[in-house]
Amino acid sequence: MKSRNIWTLLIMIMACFPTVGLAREKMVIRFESPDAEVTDRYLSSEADVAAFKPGQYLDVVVTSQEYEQLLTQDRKFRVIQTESTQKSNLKVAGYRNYAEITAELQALAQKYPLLCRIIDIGDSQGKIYSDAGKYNYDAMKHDIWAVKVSNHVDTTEDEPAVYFMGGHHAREPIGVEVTMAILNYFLDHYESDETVRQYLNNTEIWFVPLVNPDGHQVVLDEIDVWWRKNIRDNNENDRYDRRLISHNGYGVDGVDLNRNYNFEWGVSDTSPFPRSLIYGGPAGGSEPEVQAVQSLMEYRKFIAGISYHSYGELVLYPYGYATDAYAPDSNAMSALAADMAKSIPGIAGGNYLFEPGWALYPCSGTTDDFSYGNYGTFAYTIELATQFIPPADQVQQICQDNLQGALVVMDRLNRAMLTGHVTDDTAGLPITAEVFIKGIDDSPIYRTPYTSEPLFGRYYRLLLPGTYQVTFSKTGYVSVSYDTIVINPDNPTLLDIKLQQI
Ligand code: 0X9
Ligand code: ZN
Repeated sequence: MKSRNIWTLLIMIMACFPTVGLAREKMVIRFESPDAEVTDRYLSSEADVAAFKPGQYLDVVVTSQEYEQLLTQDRKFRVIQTESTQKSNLKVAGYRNYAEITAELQALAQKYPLLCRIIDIGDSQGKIYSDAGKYNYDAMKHDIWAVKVSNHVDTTEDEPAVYFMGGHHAREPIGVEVTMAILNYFLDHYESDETVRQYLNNTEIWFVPLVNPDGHQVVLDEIDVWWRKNIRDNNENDRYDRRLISHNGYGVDGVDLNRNYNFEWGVSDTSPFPRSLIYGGPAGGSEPEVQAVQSLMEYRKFIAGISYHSYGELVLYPYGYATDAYAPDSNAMSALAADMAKSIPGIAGGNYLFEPGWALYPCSGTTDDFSYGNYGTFAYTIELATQFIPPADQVQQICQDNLQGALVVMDRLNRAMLTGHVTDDTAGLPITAEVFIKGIDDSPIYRTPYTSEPLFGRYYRLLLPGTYQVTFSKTGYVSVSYDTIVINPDNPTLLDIKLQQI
């Protein structure tokens, strides 16, 4: 009787907890032109959806066991990526590791001292653990690097700022490569290319090539080439678990950094269960990597930005957290997404597609929703490529093609927008005033009201060409309204405002 109790208990424990053992081989299977039954089934489940290109394909990461099971069902799919293709692509294409990225950034800062600064914007989770004496994390001591690129790089000038980021998701290293390629392009062409020179002279361009260095290491070192999250120690055993495998075939640690941003955190396509691939973390903004990016955004309220992921050849714009969550600036964001998508050829012909994030599938706690929802930043996610880790013969092409998309964003800053300064009419000091545009800011879908920034009182509103009614207001001041502000397609409309104290 006693021994039976022990067996029952053991079985119960085994059912509830992850097992110790080697991770099962995984692979990506593709459903071509998936019908609603297939997309509904995978998108609404806990399945590890690798990519979804509407009307074209739905790719899912499955374990070898799940694969065997699927073979017994009457469904058409084929295997398109395997553990060994992931590994050989990583090696042959020479994806940069953390040490190489760090060395390259330092070399760039040395080569272009007037244009480029490296800024440590925070520690990775691994570094925090290691510093706290958890020696198993000593090999994961990573700083998160931001690179500021601009002329007069050490001064904050009265200029708009944009960002390019990569590497939120560990298994998507092509985003890191694209971000590094754009950074190199801008620096290398400052002298020779008048357009690039103008961009650097008139804009602050910020790069965060690798937001999730610990996760990236897990992939680059081939500890788990399918890893997605950071390495938060969910089970608090003071180590990143390589062999403690959960029911879904993944290790038990980690938070999905693209579910951890503190805007509408936890509301859709995210999980409260730590072992889930889309675990949102214990709280919005709990992860140091996300805190680093959130602080950068708070510090430098960006006009636009791109976060690179893989894959699907898509340009996505906010919001993403709920079906039909049309952002107040939806029309102008969509138009820019269209221009970008048009400029980026897909690897097998055709162009990138564009749509709001929610239309692909709703998910919350993402970079873009935080960036747009708090600061009104035109914040895009570009799903690069047609696989997580494209092979050597595609990497350069993907970087080159996506540089075009980045240049479309830069070019957009010279076009249809309303910009100017809001200052106090007596002291002339900058004011953080609300800039309210009728037909946009009266949307029922919430965004933090757009305000001018504190240092110069500068505001930037990217708009579609047309005529607008605009109100500038600040508590303690008399509001000012204009009924017919004309926005032209090919140049910004300048409007400096002096507010009078009540
Ligand atoms: O799910 C994500 O975090 C992104 N896709 S990925 O395959 N790179 O993981 C997409 C986020 C885009 N936003 C929405 N779909 N709402
Ligand atoms: Zn991703």
